[in-house]
Amino acid sequence: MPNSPKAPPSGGNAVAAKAAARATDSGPAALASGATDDAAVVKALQTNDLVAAMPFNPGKPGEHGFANGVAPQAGSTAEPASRLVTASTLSEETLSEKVGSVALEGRNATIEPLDRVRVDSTGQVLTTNQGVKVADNQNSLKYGVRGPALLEDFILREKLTHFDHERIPERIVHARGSAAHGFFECYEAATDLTKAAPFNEAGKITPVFTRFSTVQGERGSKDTARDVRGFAVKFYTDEGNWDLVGNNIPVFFIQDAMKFPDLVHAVKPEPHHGMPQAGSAHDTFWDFVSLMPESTHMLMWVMSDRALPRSYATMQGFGVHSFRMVNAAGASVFVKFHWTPKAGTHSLVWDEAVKISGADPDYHRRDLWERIESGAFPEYELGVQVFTEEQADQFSFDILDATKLVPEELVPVRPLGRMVLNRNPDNFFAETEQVAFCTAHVIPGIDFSNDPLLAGRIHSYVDTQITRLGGPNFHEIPINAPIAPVHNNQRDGLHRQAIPRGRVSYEPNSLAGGCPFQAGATQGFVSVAASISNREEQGKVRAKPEKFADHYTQATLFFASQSPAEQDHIANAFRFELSKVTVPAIRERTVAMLRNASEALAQKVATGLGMEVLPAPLPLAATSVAAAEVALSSALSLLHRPGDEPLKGRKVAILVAPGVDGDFVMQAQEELFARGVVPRMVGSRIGPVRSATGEVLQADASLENEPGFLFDALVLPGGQEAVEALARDGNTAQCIRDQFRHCKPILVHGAASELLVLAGVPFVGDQGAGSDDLGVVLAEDGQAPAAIAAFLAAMEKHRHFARETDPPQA
Ligand code: HDE
Repeated sequence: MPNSPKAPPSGGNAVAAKAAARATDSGPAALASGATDDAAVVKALQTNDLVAAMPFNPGKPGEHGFANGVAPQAGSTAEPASRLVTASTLSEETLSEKVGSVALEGRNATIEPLDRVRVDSTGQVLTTNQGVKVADNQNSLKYGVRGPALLEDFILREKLTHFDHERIPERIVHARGSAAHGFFECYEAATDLTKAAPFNEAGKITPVFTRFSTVQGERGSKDTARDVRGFAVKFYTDEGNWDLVGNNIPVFFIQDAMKFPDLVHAVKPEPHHGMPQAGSAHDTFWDFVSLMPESTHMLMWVMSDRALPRSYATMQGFGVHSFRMVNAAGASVFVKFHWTPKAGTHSLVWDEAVKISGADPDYHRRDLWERIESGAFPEYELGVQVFTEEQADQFSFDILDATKLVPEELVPVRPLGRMVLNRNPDNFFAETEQVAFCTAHVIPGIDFSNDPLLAGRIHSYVDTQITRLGGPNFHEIPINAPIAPVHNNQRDGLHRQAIPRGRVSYEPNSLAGGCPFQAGATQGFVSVAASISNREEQGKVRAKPEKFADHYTQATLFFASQSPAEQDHIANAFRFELSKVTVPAIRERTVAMLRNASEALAQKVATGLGMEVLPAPLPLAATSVAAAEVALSSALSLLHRPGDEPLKGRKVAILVAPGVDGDFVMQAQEELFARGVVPRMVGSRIGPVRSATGEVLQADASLENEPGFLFDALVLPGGQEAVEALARDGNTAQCIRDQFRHCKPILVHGAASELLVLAGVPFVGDQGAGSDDLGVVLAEDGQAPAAIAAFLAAMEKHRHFARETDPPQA
């Protein structure tokens, strides 16, 4: 469109035309066409022409009926003769450093890359928020050196006022989180399934921002709490933002959004004394869930090691609900989303998680940050389980029930692409804290199922963010802005950034040539015209489908599918949590509930709680339960996914002291590093350590500031003098005991085997010393390369539960 107005023919009374065109109220019956050199006149004439070009709303008849529901028409538009017609002001060409240039045609600058808001203060002087340079940032303005401070000190007052308002409300759930930028790469076009932008071309790259979180704790709570982890991914697609707001567990506690506030109130710190923080081991949680037997399946997952991930890089993610994918022909299928970590699924053990939460409450945040800084980028494969409505009708469970999963043995996962997290945020608050995920953010090709839990979420996220982020314009905060164009007639509200050009903020319009106009079915989002089977119970009701009443079949499946060590951990977790409950009747009710899922588990938990007589099982809600398709699902065990790159980003402590065998240390360090492991030399104190052969090694951590349980594995190098020095430090034996108790690999070289004896670790000499499947590898002198290789192989197995003593073996 031309930038300068096309002049209409001149004539008429020039002065009258100019005068009329300058008025902002009332107008002539007909426009005079004089003074074609006058911009106001030209604008008035061209505006009238544009409006006249749309004499009626041609879309009206088509707005009605079912056909429009599935294939809405595009809006009608007319082209203005020049850009002047749609301008807000005739003065728009008055340029300055501040206003910049005339808005580029069709552009919305709020979606520009984050560069537009990044600030680099290198070499800059300090200023106020108004850009005034600050001469003195040390002293407030006073009347005399010892006199009173003055109210006129606008610099002090601005600084304090801003500081006073630095905090915003934290998220009501998922307050504690860490995030990273990255990309999603599509393997092959999946256009048979969906027209969604990220999946429409092999190799296509879509930027993402991913936030991981715990659910229960407050913003400053520990990372390693026993909890569900949030796994929320914002895809900045060229068709708009799509948020896949999932968890690291594929099912949920409840089936209907109506119960969510109850669940959260029950699990959060108890309201009278505000305890416990970031923990479900208290009365109100177990009171609630034992009255809500549909939570049994989810309880199995949160009592399992899934709720203690080793790293955000070693946990799966799930969309939880059934969603729909829709292709360009409008055909839709149901899908369940799965993120599978390339580093495998690995978790902590309970004692380790408890200790880590004291030594490093930022354990997962640090791990994510350090992996990215060191180039060991967390990577996940996105896949979908695809099934049709007809298949879903045949399943023994209801796919609208978020307490049920679709076993992978029933419907396999089809890989779609991979996500790599390769950039840390510049600023935690601006990005990680202000990012606003929302299940309602979907794009053409993705749609919802009728899961009643999902329905509540579609409402809840925007709603909560209006309070948390201070008004309805949080979509303009840079981290939330899409990269796809944003053009609509929404206006105003707190903290508005966009400066819309022109005077039109409604649709339909003719004054802006109909723009922005409705996209219609060919470009725009159209909801799947899902029909509801016409059964008599389909009236407007508050009710649940019958299959929702089967509360236990999949809890049984999950427990049965775990390895013996995982089953032990689940029993231990129930025992621990219920032992924290102060009301015995709540404990009994929970055990009564567990009896419906697994008698063996219920018995173990009861024994662990000193409960001599098992309570009668809870009555069942279901009168009959369809036979399950799958009795065992190996995919549900963490051991099922050791990962392609289990060593990348792992941390190993190499204990050093004066007189250590320097050659061995350096050899171990080199080989570990070459495999992507991060080896650290840990001493009794930080600083230089002279080896037996005189090299100076640097201990960059100490047993005090980085206790051994923060590491994935331990190397004890030889060197008699060093071993004796380490033996004198009480931390050494504790460190070895923890490594051993937590079933982590230990590489023991030469004289260092004495340290195992000191620590009371029973693996020297007899009982399988040197046996690598127990994860304790002995390196005799001259066998270093083979022993280091065996140690790396032991690390690939992650843990060696054969030697586990938690709980005491019977
Ligand atoms: Fe959320 N959830 N949720 N949720 N959720 C929030 O949104 C809610 C549910 C999940 O990193 C809140 O911005 C309701 C299931 C994640 O910022 C809030 C219901 C799943 C995150 C909210 C659920 C999730 C949230 C709090 C039941 C797994 C963190 C602050 C109907 C699929 C996103 C906010 C981030 C956050 C509501 C249940 C995942 C209050 C009403 C099921 C990962 O809107």
